Amino acid sequence: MKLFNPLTLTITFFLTNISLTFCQNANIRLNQIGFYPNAQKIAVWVGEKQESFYVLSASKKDTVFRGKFSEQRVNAISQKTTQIADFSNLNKFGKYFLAIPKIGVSYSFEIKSAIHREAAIAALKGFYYQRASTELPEKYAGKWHRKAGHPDDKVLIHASAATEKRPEGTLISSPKGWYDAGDYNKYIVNSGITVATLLSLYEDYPNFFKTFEANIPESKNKIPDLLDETLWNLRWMLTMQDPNDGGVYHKLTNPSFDGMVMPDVAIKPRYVIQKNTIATLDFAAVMAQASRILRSYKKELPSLADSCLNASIKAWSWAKANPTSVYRQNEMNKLFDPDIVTGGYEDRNDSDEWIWAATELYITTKDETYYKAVNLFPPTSLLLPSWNQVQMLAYYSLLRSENDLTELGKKDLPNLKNRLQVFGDELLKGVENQAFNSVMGKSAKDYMWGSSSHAANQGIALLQVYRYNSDKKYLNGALGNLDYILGRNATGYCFLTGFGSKQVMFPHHRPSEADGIMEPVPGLLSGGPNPGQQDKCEGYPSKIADESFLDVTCSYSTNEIAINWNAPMVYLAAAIEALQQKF
Ligand code: 9MR
Ligand code: 9MR
Repeated sequence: MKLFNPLTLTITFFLTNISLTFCQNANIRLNQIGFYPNAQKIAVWVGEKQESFYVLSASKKDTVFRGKFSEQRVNAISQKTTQIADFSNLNKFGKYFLAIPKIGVSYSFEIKSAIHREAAIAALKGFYYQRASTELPEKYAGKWHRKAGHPDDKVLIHASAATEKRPEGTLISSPKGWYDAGDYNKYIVNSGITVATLLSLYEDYPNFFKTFEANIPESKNKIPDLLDETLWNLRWMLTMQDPNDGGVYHKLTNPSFDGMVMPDVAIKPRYVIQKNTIATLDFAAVMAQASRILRSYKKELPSLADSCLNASIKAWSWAKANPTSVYRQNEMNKLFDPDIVTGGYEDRNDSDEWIWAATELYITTKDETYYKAVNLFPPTSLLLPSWNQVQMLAYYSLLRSENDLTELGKKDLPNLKNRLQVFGDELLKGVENQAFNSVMGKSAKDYMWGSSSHAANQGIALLQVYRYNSDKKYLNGALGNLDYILGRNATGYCFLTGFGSKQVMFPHHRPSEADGIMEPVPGLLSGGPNPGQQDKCEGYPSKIADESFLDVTCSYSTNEIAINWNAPMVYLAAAIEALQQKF
């Protein structure tokens, strides 16, 4: 115990390390925001073997903790060696640095409760900054205020979407919605998973969101900001359904990507493009889910829940009648003009969308016909959610609706819980030997386009398991992935704009590039490492999967932002905040 006398420790430290440099060393990797008092606290040293580490007070005058590094670990992806500094037992609120003798100090970090609240709010606010068809006044947008862009009140029916009642060139009104990403187009498939992730967050933690405010124009109304923000996109989605038959257009887009300009000067004609089965099923799923949530807001939104359910049922019927309508951009371009070359979101497999739409309709209506309409539990392995893989969203919904299901649905839950737990265990397997001690990065395959969202989605899967079995190891695994996103990773970047010490400054995001403001729009999750380097930009530091990241505007394959990446970021950060007492 004597060793831990703070006075003795301070003196020893300064005597033995008088030459100790307080230079910042970027190879000490940690969550650059900080830690909860009672949660796991880990930093990773990337480099030659070291013995001990210290945690210093903000003044750097006091040593508040000292510890020994773990054995060296080899990063299977890069072969680089790392060591883990575990200072979980330090639980005093404060600002600190981690120091390694003769090496230097980390970025500063903080220990306090609600440590991720600001980041969670900012990530939700990130959606506000993506709003189409509205001005962002300074009152809400701060220095990133901007003019309205894309009114989308006169959108053309593209030849690929023409029907007798809506021939080519018909004008429809399809305002609002969020810009998909660094580009200004709006895509139903990607909107589907995004809205569903945010709605699921609300369904999982409704009480937490009563007091979670993001300073958006609707903050003063009686609806939680999470739902208000989501409604901005949901209302746009409703306009993407052809009222004459229930089919849903694939996207609302320019023929080609805009230049790197502000939204108000991007005024090329916009089109809605070909209806198809997958977009229509995604729409059906989201509208069914929205409907059951919005029912509680009958007073504020008198008919919206009903409109959503009607839209969902109509979409389902269209899909049943048109089960083979696929979106293939190149083939479509051979048949129709003008050619459309913006994001394709072409999905090769529709079985997961059928499962998702059927499940959400069943949960909301309790009509078992939906439950029996498709095989909800094919024997294939579970997969994390992504824009083209939505089966897991159905399962998360079933689990959270456990008490509201008919017997038919209830009987499948034990098996489903079991399968999801096995999936969670697989994610956690071997984490304690990993170079960064995180679930993210066990395999080079984790580093796909938008890898940051993959980390967040792994975290969500673990939290879903935690929700029904309360085993803290799943909660810790999720927190570890949040630490990954916020700095404990092979690049050293904190991937949420506006946060951390090593910040992403140049995301592939048109407003951030064109607004003349130094700092990018805050609260946006950068895609993250992706060895594909499809953008072919100059200057990548490495081809190694977990290091292949480039903070320049050019790099859309590693440094774009996107709504389907921000949503799991909001989910992970906010859910962990909601659960912080449990650590
Ligand atoms: O800005 C576009 C981004 O949103 C997309 O993800 C990306 C891939 O489809 O394409 C970007 O647009 C680039 C286009 O593909 C090629 N010319 C340069 C465009 C802007 O960098
Ligand atoms: O997220 C999408 C990724 O999975 C694809 O590999 C990539 C190329 O097709 O497109 C990504 O989505 C982009 C979309 O097509 C256009 N808006 C920007 C999206 C994020 O880069």
